[in-house]
Amino acid sequence: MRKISELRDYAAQNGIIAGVTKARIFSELESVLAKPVPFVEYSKNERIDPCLTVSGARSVICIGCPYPSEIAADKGISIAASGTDYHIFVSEELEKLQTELKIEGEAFTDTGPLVDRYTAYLCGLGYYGKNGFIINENFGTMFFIGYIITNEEFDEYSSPVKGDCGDCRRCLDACPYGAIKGGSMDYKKCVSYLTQIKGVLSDEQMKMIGGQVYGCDVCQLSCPKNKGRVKIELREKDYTHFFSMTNKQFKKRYGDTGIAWRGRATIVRNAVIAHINTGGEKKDIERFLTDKNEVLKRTAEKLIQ
Ligand code: B12
Ligand code: SF4
Ligand code: SF4
Repeated sequence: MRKISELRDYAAQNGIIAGVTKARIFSELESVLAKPVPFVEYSKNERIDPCLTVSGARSVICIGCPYPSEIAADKGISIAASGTDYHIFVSEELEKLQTELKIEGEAFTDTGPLVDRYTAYLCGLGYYGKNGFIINENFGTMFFIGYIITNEEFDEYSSPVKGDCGDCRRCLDACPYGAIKGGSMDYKKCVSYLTQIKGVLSDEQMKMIGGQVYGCDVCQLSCPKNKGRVKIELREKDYTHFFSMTNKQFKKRYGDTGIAWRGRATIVRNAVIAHINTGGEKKDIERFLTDKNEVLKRTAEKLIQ
């Protein structure tokens, strides 16, 4: 039997937040998971039952790792995807916790089977905001989530935090295409989603990504709970530096950031669109009319015609 106090002390000493919930079938998620969730390939059963990942699982430990207080971001790249990729640093935090507290189990961040935000909610990391994020009293929405499914049992389990947004609706008003419904999300209207899908975008989708190259921070930056949490420094001030980048150069410069997993072609496609959407000259993207990559070629053709 493990002590929850050990986990709490560890979190406080390491600048993270942590909690633990009993492993069980989270059947209350069945209805929200009936709708498609982009980029997630696990079955609905795997998403609600931790025992399908770790046989005999007794607990799920969840951690929240705050964004750094200063972030250097390139134009069009979301702060959540700038700097060291959170998949790297959250995995390191999970490994460190497992080693120091000697906890066996399977650790995940973002790409695991469970619903990260709901796990965080059950583990008391915060309450659901209207923007869909979990809001923590110390970190606002600006933290990444990771968890460990384990056979360990705890002497006590966390309780969800009570809280809500009250009358505030800043994120709903700020979201450019009304993707946030205050309790659910229309992901096809989310700029972050549009910057992550592959292939040639429709004319409407191209217009919708505006000046974004990867992700979107509007619903986080408009939230009063995040006021003053991060200092943002704009590093690269235009999009053209992407245009001549080879795969090798892309990996060297962005390989350990949150945009790398999408690959150079999708990022360059978005940079080309963002350049034109924000008044850039068509002659700057003419080089892509003869690009070997069909998506880049077709995107340039659509924008130049
Ligand atoms: C698919 C996905 C996306 C999709 C769809 C997002 C979505 N809301 O479902 C897209 C591409 C749009 C996306 C965008 C972003 N994402 Co994303 N994404 C995921 C992923 C992989 C799965 C999400 C999922 O399962 N959705 C299904 C529904 C059921 O779960 P949900 O997210 O909790 O959403 C439901 C709740 O909001 C619920 N709800 C609302 N109120 C309440 C109240 C209660 C009590 C309950 C039970 C439920 C509830 O209604 C929604 C269902 O319609 C998770 C990681 C993971 N494996 O879980 C990361 C994750 C949610 N993303 C994350 C991030 C950082 C982002 C971006 C900021 C990335 C960026 N830089 O642009 C944006 C933010 C957009 C936004 N407003 O959510 C973080 C969020 C961290 C946090 N503190 O909350 C996660 C948790 C990754 C991580 N491990 O840190 N993402
Ligand atoms: S990430 Fe941007 S587009 Fe997506 S819900 Fe938030 S504000 Fe809206
Ligand atoms: S902007 Fe307001 S409504 Fe939206 S999540 Fe933050 S507090 Fe809640």
